[in-house]
Order: sequence, then C-alpha cells, then structure tokens
Amino acid sequence: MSVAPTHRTESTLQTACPLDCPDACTVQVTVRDGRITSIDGGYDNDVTRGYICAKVRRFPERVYGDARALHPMVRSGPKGRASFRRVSWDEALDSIVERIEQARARYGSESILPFCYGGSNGLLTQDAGDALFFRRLGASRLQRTVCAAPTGASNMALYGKMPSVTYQDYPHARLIVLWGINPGASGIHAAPYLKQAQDAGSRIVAIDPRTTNTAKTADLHLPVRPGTDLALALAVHRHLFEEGLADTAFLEMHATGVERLRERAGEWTFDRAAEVTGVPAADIARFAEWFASTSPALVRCGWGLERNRNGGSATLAVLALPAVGGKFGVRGGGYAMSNSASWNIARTWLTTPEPDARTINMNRLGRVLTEPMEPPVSVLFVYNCNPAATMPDQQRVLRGLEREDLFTVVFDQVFTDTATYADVVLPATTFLEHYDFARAYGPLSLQLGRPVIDPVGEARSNADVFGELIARMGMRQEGEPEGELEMLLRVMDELPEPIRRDIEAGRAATPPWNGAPVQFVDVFPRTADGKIHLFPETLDRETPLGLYRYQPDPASAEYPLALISPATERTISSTLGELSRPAIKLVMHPDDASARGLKDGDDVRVFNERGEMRCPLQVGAWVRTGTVVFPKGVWRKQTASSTTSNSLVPDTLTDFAGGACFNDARVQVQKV
Ligand SMILES: Nc1nc2c(c(=O)[nH]1)N[C@H]1C(S)=C(S)[C@@H](COP(=O)(O)OP(=O)(O)OC[C@H]3O[C@@H](n4cnc5c(=O)[nH]c(N)nc54)[C@H](O)[C@@H]3O)O[C@H]1N2
Ligand SMILES: Nc1nc2c(c(=O)[nH]1)N[C@H]1C(S)=C(S)[C@@H](COP(=O)(O)OP(=O)(O)OC[C@H]3O[C@@H](n4cnc5c(=O)[nH]c(N)nc54)[C@H](O)[C@@H]3O)O[C@H]1N2
Ligand SMILES: [Mo]
Repeated sequence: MSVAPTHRTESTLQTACPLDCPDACTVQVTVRDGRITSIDGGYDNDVTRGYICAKVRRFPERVYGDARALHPMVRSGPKGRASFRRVSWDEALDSIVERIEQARARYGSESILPFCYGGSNGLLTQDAGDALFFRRLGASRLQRTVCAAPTGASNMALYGKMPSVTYQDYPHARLIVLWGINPGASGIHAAPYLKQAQDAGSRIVAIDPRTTNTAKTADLHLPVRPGTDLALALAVHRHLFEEGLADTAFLEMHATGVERLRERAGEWTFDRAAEVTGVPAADIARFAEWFASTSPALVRCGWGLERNRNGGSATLAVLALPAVGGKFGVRGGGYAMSNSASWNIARTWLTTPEPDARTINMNRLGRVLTEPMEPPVSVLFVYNCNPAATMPDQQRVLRGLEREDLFTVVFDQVFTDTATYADVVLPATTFLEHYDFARAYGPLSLQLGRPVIDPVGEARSNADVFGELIARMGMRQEGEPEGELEMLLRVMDELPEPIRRDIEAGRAATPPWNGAPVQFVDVFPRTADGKIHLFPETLDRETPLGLYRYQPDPASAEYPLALISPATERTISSTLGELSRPAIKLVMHPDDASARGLKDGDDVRVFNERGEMRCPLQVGAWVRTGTVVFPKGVWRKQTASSTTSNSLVPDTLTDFAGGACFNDARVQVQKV
C-alpha cells in the first residue's frame, strides 16, 4: 500500500507520537518527494500546542540513519558479532517457524519466550496480534515488570486505577508535589501547566536526589537519598494522624486499612525520617505542614521512586497521602499517576481465553537465559524492546544472549545492541510508516497515528508480521482481524461513539469528563468494593517484611555510592540511542569527587561486584552527596567499556510486584 504522494511535492501531514511518554503529542511532519524533511508539534491538541521534544525532532535521523534495519537478515558469523546476510521475508519467516516447531517438539511450547516492553504504546503495535500469536503457541508469559510494576500495583490496590488528575487541572492546585518525577525531561508538556499553577500562587515541592531544573524552580526541594521515600511519606502520614489532621470522616466512609497504616507510620518521626532520607527534619516538617494545610493539593507521583527495594511500599504510601489528607473532591486535588488504564478501549477479539503457561519476570532475563530451567528458553523473540541495553544485570544478559543454542529473533527498526546477538533480524516500520493509536497517560487523549511515508526498505509493521506468523503456523481463527488495516478498522468499530467521531475527524479524542476528571466527583475507586485500600492484605502477604516496612540501604563500605539512571532528553529509554551525542558522563557531587581525588573531566571506572563501566566524570553539585548519576538508555557503543550502568544494576526485585531495582546499584568510583 502506498500512502506517500508520488509526485514531486511538499506536504505537511499530521499524525501522533506513540512513544512511551505521558504526552502522546500530535505531530506535523513535512514530507518532500516522499521523504520526511522535518517533524514538529501539531496544533490540533491543547496539550501539544505546536511544540515537541528535541529527541523526536531528530526522529528522521532514525528513519533514514545508518543504524536502520532495512531488510530481513540472518546471522552469518559467530554470535554477537553482528555479521548478517540479507534474506527475503519468506526465508526469514520460514526459518522462524521452523525453529519454533523444533523447540516445541523438543522442549514444549514454554521454551519460547516473547520479550517486549516499551517500544510503542500503541493499540496495534503491542498486546495485539503479538499477544494472540504467543498465547496460541502456548509460549511462556512475560511479566512485563521493568517499569511501572510497583506504581501500577499500588495504584490498582489502593484505587483500582481510578483515572487521575490530568495536566489541564494542575493550575487549579495550590500545592503540587512532584515526587520522583522529572517532567523537564520525561513529559515536557506538563511544564506550562506547572508554571501556570505557580504563577497563580501554587507552591511546588520537588522530591528528587538531583536538583533538576524543575527542582530548581520549586518552592521546596527535598533531595532524598535514593530508595528512602517510604520513610518520608510515612513521616507525613504520622504527622497527619498524630496532629489530628487526617480526614477521619472521609476515611471512615471511603477507606479500609486505616489503622494498619497508622500503626506502621507510628515510628516515623521527622527526626527518624531525616536520618534515613538525609533531608533536614525542618524541611520534612515544612512539607508535612504545607500538605496538611493546603487544598487543592496534588501529588504527582513519578517512577523514579519505584526503582528500588522499597519501591512498592513507597509508591503505596505516597499515593495514599491524598486519601489520609482528605485532598479529593476538588478540581486540582488528589493524585496524578499513569492514566493509561483510564478508559476501557475494547479489543474484544483479544480476550478469548488461551491455555495457561508459566510466567517469567523480564527483570531476570540474564538468569533465565543462563541458569538451568525446565524447559530451558530456546527461542527468544524480542520486539518493542532492547534488553541488552535496558534490563538489569547487563553482563548476565549478554552471556545469555551469547548462548549458541539459543535462537534469538530481534524485530526492530534499527540494529540495536540486542540485534547484535540475533539469529534473525526483522525490520520494523516506525510510527511514521504505519497506523497506530496513540494513548496519552499524563493528559487523557487517544489519537490515530497515520503513516506519512511508505515503509523504508522492506520494513513491516508488528500487526502485519504477527498476523502473518499466526497464518503461517495455522493458528488463525474465524472472524478475527488479520494484519494492520483490518485491526485498525476493528478497533475503530469498537470505539464508543463520541471518541470514534473525534478520531475520524483527525482530532485528539478525550474520554468522558472532558478529559479532566475530578477524583471523588466524576470518578471513584474502581476496586471491587469501591473503597480505598490503605493496607491491601494481598500485597502485605507478598512483601517479605510486610507493607510499609523500610528495607535499609544496600550500600557497603566497599560500594558506598548509589548509582541512579534517570531519563534524559536525548533518548526515550534506549530509543534514539543510536544517534550521535556528546560523551556521556557520570555526575558526582564535588565532596564525593574530592574525597576520591577526582576532578571534572577525569576518566573514571565505576564498579561493583557485578561489573564495571568506564566513562568521563562530571563534577556538579546538582546531585546530592552519596549519589552518582548516569543516564538510562545508553547504548554500549557509547562508553569506553562497552557496558552501561545496567552492568552494575542487580536483578533484585522490588518489595512487591516484581519491579526492577535500577537505583539500588551501589558502586565505587576510581580514576582510570
Ligand atoms: N525524554 C524522555 N522522556 C521519557 C523517557 C525517557 O527515557 N526520556 N522515558 C519514559 C518512561 S519509559 C518513563 S517510565 C517515564 C519516567 O519518567 P520519570 O518519572 O520522570 O522517571 P525517571 O527519570 O526514572 O525518574 C524521575 C526522577 O526521579 C529521581 N529519582 C531517582 N531515584 C529516586 C528515588 O529513590 N526517590 C525519588 N524521590 N526520586 C528519585 C531521578 O533523579 C529523576 O529526576 O518517562 C517517560 N518519558
Ligand atoms: N539503568 C536503567 N535502565 C532502565 C531504566 C532505568 O531507570 N535505569 N528504566 C527502564 C524503563 S522506565 C523502561 S520503560 C525500560 C524500557 O526498555 P525497552 O522496552 O527496551 O525500551 P526501549 O529502549 O525504548 O526499546 C524499545 C525498542 O522497540 C523498538 N520499537 C519501537 N516501535 C516498534 C514497533 O512498532 N515494532 C517493533 N518491532 N519495534 C519497535 C525501538 O526501536 C527500540 O529499539 O527500560 C528500563 N531501563
Ligand atoms: Mo518506563
């Protein structure tokens, strides 16, 4: 199907960005003679307002860059050396089907492991044909826990993931708590709303070990030690309960587990929290007093606080604050968390039950591939994901990918670090070459993304490729959509009427409540009994020490520094990591640097018992002492050691929900 104008012409076409970001921008793409020349923000979207982030403005460099996967390839040399020969789609898919059949015959279907996560948030590119294919095969089920597992489980247990406050309502708040989130990089369209709020007299509190640009402009910055947010949140709860500031009338009507939470918060005086978090007790007290006395107050919970051993209880305690403080029921009050589950978009053909299969936690990929397992994983099918760069315990992951007896398929747009280890590489279209539905999770919107150019090379979309694999394996069932266009039409058919009309008219559709629901006015907890569960018993049973119990810092005398790896404006996870950029540096506080005789610009070795990474050092006071920073999403080619921060990250799991503990890496740093 050709979509691009074939005559010599220039046109500006509108589509939507489906990358894993809360904003889901409307974008305008200029296409000249069938080639993209530029991409920028669209205007048909109140939140995008004509601008987009710098990284997506560079997206044409990905579409036409040297790293682009243009044709199917099969391995022609030793594993991990990136030597490939070009083959036809037929040959590539035949070899995949053959290896899948062999694996099933020899070990059973559970020896096949699909591996996917954040490549695309669209409704056609994930959890669609891919889910049908792997479920029907009876493949192992992937627990997709690398991100948002603790925040998601907390939001679900407390509130049944009730829709939360959207960007548009931030200006109504009089106190905004930015907890472990850096909107300046990870969702830039929140910025104007935050500024508007501050201009209207709202206070902003930033809780982050780094002095980000957002923290710099905040009225109060609490630079907590990584992994200690639980102590801080419980100290605020204690203050509310002890000082008679908890909204007991509201809690009595709407919440369960109040006493259990109150009891576990009991030991967390401001002094004790100060000791653990490294934040002065007076600042904690100021925060607690502001929170208690201000309405509307909004807790904007991010993801930075979940990526550690206390991530479950910490996000639970943080998200519970608006309930205990009685902050619901007014516009701008309550909490803001991912809104991706806010509206039920049916994809009915996907819900047919399939046979059960074992589950595998993706954060343990290295172990899964290298330790004995019954049956072993013998086919790994990677798509929408770059695990060699993004999963914990990188060295172990790489050792697993090196296994000669492992058959690895990598279906991607570019030759990622993971593709280096592939047996078959399948070229994928980008969002500028296929249809998809982009769902925002900061604001609430749904848009149809359309191809603005023909597929580059022989790239094909997920929907088409998984559709074809289903057909080739003889697993197609009557009446289900096959391939991208049929799936697109089916989703459209199943959309509720007003939303569908907006989408057909090319607009960003907002769900009910005009896209800005007020919690406890327009929306209520979606838990089974409609209550808020402040002490979810099932999570308590799952948690080794029990809920709300602080697990101490894993630092040792040998490895005293906490290494965190936040999002940057350069990449989205590791997507766009192939593009050129200045040398990537480890950031360290001046006191920590001088204690080690290090100075700005030194080449350093960052190491622990798991591995090491070499890179230049940047000395700066915008990170707290005891903490060092190296960005997430870095590709191996970008460091002197061909390893990234993930080589130092343990594959331990969060206290509940099996999340990744990226920020529990503890390291030492030396001059090379
Ligand atoms: N530009 C850009 N945008 C992105 C992404 C990207 O890679 N690049 N990624 C997307 C994805 S997948 C996600 S999940 C979101 C993530 O978006 P954010 O929630 O903003 O996630 P992070 O960057 O992981 O962490 C946010 C902040 O938490 C701080 N932090 C680290 N550890 C702790 C801690 O223990 N406690 C507290 N309070 N703060 C801590 C970090 O210093 C960082 O400034 O952004 C999405 N948007
Ligand atoms: N050290 C450290 N590591 C981290 C984190 C951290 O905080 N610290 N954070 C983590 C977080 S928040 C997340 S969400 C994960 C994300 O980790 P991943 O899921 O690995 O996400 P990406 O790195 O964005 O890789 C997605 C890949 O999907 C491809 N892709 C995009 N669209 C399509 C498509 O339509 N079809 C196909 N077949 N492929 C497509 C992209 O080209 C890209 O290579 O990383 C985690 N890694
Ligand atoms: Mo993420």
